[in-house]
Amino acid sequence: MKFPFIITAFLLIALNAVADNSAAPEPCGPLPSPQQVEWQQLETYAFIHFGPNTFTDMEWGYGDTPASAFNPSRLDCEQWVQTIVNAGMKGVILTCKHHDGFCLWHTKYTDYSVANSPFKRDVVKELSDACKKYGIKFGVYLSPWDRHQASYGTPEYVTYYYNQLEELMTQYGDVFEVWFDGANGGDGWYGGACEKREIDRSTYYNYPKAWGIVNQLQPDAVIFSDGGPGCRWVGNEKGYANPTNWAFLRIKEVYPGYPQYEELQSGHADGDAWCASECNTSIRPGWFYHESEDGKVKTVDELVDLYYRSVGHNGTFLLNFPVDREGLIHSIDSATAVQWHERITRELGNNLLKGAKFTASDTRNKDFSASKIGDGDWMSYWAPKDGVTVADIEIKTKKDVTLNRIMLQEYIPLGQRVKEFVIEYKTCCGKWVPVIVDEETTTIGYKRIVRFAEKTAKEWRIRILDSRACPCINNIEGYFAN
Ligand code: FUL
Repeated sequence: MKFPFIITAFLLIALNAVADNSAAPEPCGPLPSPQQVEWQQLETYAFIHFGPNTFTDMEWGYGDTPASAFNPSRLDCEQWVQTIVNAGMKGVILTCKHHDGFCLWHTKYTDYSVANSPFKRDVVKELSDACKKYGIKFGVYLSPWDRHQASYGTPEYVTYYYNQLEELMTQYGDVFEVWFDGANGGDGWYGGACEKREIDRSTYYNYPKAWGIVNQLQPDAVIFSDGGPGCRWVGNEKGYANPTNWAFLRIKEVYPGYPQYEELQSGHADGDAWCASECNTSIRPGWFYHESEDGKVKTVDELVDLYYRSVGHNGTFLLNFPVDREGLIHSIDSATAVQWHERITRELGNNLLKGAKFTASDTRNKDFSASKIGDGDWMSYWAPKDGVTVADIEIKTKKDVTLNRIMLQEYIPLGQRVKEFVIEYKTCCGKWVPVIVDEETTTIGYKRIVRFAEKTAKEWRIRILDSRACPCINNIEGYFAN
């Protein structure tokens, strides 16, 4: 019996020698870059799909629509940006070139562009200028698949693609995100060949080279693709992530066009790189404008639900607006988006746990006390001692509060750690009871918002049941949404 005791005592001494609980916790990788942290803090931003498809009522143009078809009657990029700002969004990504190959900017590498349309003006320039004027971020979608170019499928096309990427990375100011779409249906016009062309999605574009161009010319841009490296597709186009959502990927396995894309809804718990999810969807059924969908704009209720299941599930939310034939975001879409923002602000605008007393079952030292959770400072956080992966945070309010939402945040510069938690409240007879949540409460990450049937109490408790390393929680807020 003595033997295990000696070993245990020895291990404890050894652990204490290693653990330095007077300092901040060691990071627990994979870790985000500062750019990835800043990107995640944007939370919501817009997508714009606009091009010849808008005028031909198509989703995937074949590549043969004449440039003359592109002729918006009163295009106004400031109207787009004003709508986006009023919808509380912090940036916009434009389909500078969709699969049909038509370019919305004055590229010198093809004549299939706005320059040769009756409209003539450089849409990429007008949008990037409007973003600068209104202080939001500008991002670029450049479709790798190009159904117009005769060279598609050969190495020559890949050079063409890099050249275009370089134009977009150098001529329009700062770019916050570059979108590499994994879609490819094979068939296309291809300079009149009208055939199906197969490429090897994992090798043809030599993505590491394309990403090198972005990194060199726009070092702060986050690169989106099915498998990052900056941020990942969430594995559906419905705009949600799973409640269990890791910001990690087994990065070498996933590439644009990755067949097991459903895994991306939760990420890889054992991933070796930080690659958080972006949840994309369109405010209408299609990505491009179709008059027939004027009555099918998502409702405010649907969009609010998606907000909770994207931003509230440790993702960002990328909401698409199909610009119409006039060159404007349709009034139904803009009114809906603004009401959506107003509703979220109403539901989450009043933190009822502000001023509450936070205590914890274990604290590293006074610099990491539980009071840091409620101090409103994103940079300060509570942490227990090294090796403590199970802990309780108690929250006491002066008066009874009624809550049906709790928002939790981890201090992600030190990694995503929490694996499981439960939210409880103290009943009037002094018993701790879990609030009723109809989805699992596992990961937290940058932000987790939990919705539950309303409860009234003065005492609340977050029980962390498992964590990859000592948890680092920088914010907990509570709301009553009605
Ligand atoms: C997909 C594309 O095929 C759709 O047309 C749209 O651009 C969407 C955002 O990505 O992969």
